Amino acid sequence: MFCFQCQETAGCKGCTQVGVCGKKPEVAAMQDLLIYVTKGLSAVTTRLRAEGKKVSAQVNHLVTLNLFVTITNANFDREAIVARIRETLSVKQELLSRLDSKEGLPEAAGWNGDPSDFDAKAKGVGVLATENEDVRSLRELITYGLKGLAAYEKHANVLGGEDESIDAFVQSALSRLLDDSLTAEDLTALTLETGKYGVAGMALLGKANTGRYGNPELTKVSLGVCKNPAILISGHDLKDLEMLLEQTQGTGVDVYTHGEMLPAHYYPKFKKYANFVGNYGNAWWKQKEEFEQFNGPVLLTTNCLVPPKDSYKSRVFTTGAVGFPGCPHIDAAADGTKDFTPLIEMAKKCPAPTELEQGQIVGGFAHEQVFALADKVVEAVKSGAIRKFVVMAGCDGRMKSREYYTEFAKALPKDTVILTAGCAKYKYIKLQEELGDIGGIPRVLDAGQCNDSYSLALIALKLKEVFGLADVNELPIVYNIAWYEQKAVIVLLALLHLGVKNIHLGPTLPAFLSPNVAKVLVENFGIGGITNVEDDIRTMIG
Ligand code: SF4
Ligand code: SF3
Repeated sequence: MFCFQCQETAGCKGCTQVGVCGKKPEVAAMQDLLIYVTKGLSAVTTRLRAEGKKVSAQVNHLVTLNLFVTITNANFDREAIVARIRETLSVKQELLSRLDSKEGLPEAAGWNGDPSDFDAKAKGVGVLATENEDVRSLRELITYGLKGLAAYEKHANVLGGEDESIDAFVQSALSRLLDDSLTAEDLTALTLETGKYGVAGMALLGKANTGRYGNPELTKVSLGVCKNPAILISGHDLKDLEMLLEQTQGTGVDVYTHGEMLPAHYYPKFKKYANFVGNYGNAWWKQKEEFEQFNGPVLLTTNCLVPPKDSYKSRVFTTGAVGFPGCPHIDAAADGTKDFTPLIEMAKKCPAPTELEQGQIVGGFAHEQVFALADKVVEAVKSGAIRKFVVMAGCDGRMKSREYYTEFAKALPKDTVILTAGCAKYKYIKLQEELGDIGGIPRVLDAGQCNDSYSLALIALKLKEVFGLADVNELPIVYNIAWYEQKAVIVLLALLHLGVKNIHLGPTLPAFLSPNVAKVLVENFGIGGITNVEDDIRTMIG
């Protein structure tokens, strides 16, 4: 196997024996093949569109889910991935028969095989199949961006949000990744175009979320526990949460959020559920201890799943793109509904969660809530009470070096405000009291999930307008972003598309950036790594 798509890749180079995430070589092989056949399918759909023919939403959704399934910590179930490869091949065969011309299609578009061929084929289609280091780097950078984009699209799709132009782009980009005639310059341009569609994808999801659940608003989320048995829901899928809350009404079972589901509490629509009681635990990587102590069933709606310990494995349920062998998977019916009865029945027989902590988190500072405070914020900037905003969005992870982010947050001067989104927040969100506020504005403002980084971008664009600036980089905003998986890649590409420069990315730069590609990012966008808290505060804050 060879995989270097996440920040924790072995030795900052690549996982070759087994994933640091727990992904086994036989699963990695099927993920490589799934990406390959999805590129092949995309070459066919792109040709169909060029011939003026329609591609169905079902096919678009197949592509997005295939990409999502291969995201770090989503799916460890080889059989589930094999089934997706088979479905993709069969859909592709059908679409091929609709083409007027198959001339010039890449090899992947024509490849077919049955499961006994899959392992042999997978060996030749992984990351290392591209020999040129820079082309490989750009191809993977784009692929990872597309994976992140697909994840956001899928969440929008389940809420009825559709944008065919994004699907057409994703599929045409995937098919172009098979084209050996593309130069490094072509691929650099495609990377930036991916960022443009990243903005569109996050906007689509933002609209789908707020259209159905209202605009996030200032909210206090409890961290303690109640006496009832309960279900813990993790991941990013708000529709799954809605269905779970509906089905648990009147059952005596409470619902808690974990990790990236925390921001669901900020949406007005979810506040009507009395059994939606609080957030339990921290970011994804602490789940081994926290799921153990939760005592009840856990629903993983998306990444990040850590291979579960036997002691609680029977309580872990997966749905959507997530899978793990031996953990029950809740499938959606044809109309998209899911039946969470098995979790509810199990919860009733489980003890209530063991308390981990007490207290609360204050969040809900997505753009509408911040715009509502705009006068106050603008005044604070004008008077000098707020010197700088520091965007600290992205992911958390298990590396010890990430303690940097806690120390950085603590060491920031008192006239700075942190804007956060994504599970990166867990490194400092519980220090809110210690960090204090500036004239009533908390010094840590949480917009929401990683996709709500888009909301932070809207805040920046609004401030640019209010202050009458020509360039978003003239604002008193600096970016110190932590990344882990591929959703952070699309967030980064989206920020680059919006013209944001001088982003600091840590705790390490991606292993998939070749020296030359890294150089392009440094020279054109001022992207840099992190060093130590003291020096970085001097560089970023002055
Ligand atoms: Fe390694 Fe990350 Fe790939 Fe897992 S996802 S195999 S940890 S690079
Ligand atoms: Fe976290 Fe996996 Fe990235 Fe959505 S849940 S931010 S790491």
